[in-house]
Amino acid sequence: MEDIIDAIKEIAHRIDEAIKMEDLGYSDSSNSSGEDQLKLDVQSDLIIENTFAKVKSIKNLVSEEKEGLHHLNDEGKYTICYDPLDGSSLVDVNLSVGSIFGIYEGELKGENLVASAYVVYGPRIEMLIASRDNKPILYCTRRNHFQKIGEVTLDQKGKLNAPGGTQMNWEVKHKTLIDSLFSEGYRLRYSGGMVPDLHQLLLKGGGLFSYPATSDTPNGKLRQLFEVIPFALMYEQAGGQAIDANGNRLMELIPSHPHDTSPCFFGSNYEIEALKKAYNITR
Ligand code: P6P
Repeated sequence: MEDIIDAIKEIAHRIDEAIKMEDLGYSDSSNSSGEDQLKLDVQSDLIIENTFAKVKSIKNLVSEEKEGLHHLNDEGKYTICYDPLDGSSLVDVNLSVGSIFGIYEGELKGENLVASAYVVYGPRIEMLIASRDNKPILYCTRRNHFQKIGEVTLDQKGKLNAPGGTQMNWEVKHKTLIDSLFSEGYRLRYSGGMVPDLHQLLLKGGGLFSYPATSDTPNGKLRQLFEVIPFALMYEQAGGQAIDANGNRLMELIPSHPHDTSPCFFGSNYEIEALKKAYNITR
């Protein structure tokens, strides 16, 4: 696993440089979800593919930007599902974006996720690594080198509310929940970038990040393999919860297609319990 983490550190520096140096325009292609691709999306995907190609423990790659599975090594053990530059449309307004990595062993489903990581490209490059037997570990760059900062733990109750999706398309029960948190004094923290938004909650003690089913995205918007399951491990290992609209753990998701999405809720225990009450989830 250390070889994969070292590769992610190299990827982080190379994508950060591309963000700062390269053209921000659109390419003439679209990704597997039909979204227009920025030249940076394509370039970040290539950086990741070329860097991981040198790591013998990686068997396959699955990219959010492409269809299908990219085979690397017959003797490899892991399949890495990744979103090369999540929220890339925020780069042209100079907001933080990120890369997300889910490291799976065997069939691509929640219970086979062995570790996950994300990189935040902001004023500094920061990285969080989660595995099943440890609290997530935060790394920050100082003078361009990653330094281990320490374990990340969510408080039982947070202060921040990160509500995703178009509000006019929310179900009434979801709007009631979000409004109730604001009436308790929660502060709105939502940039539209999943990585910096969830990173902020993890580092600021918690709260609720929600991307519900909406009338325009009835199965949610965020992808199970590349985004939802990797963050679910981080939030559970940090002492919080990560569930879907029926109260099922996101770590138990079994995608039927690599680009399947899911409604998703990540947060501290108090806020997730409030969500279960608002959604009439009794488990
Ligand atoms: P909305 C970015 O496009 C993204 O995939 C995630 O990074 C982010 O959490 C979400 O979409 C934002 O979606 O509909 O709230 O703008």
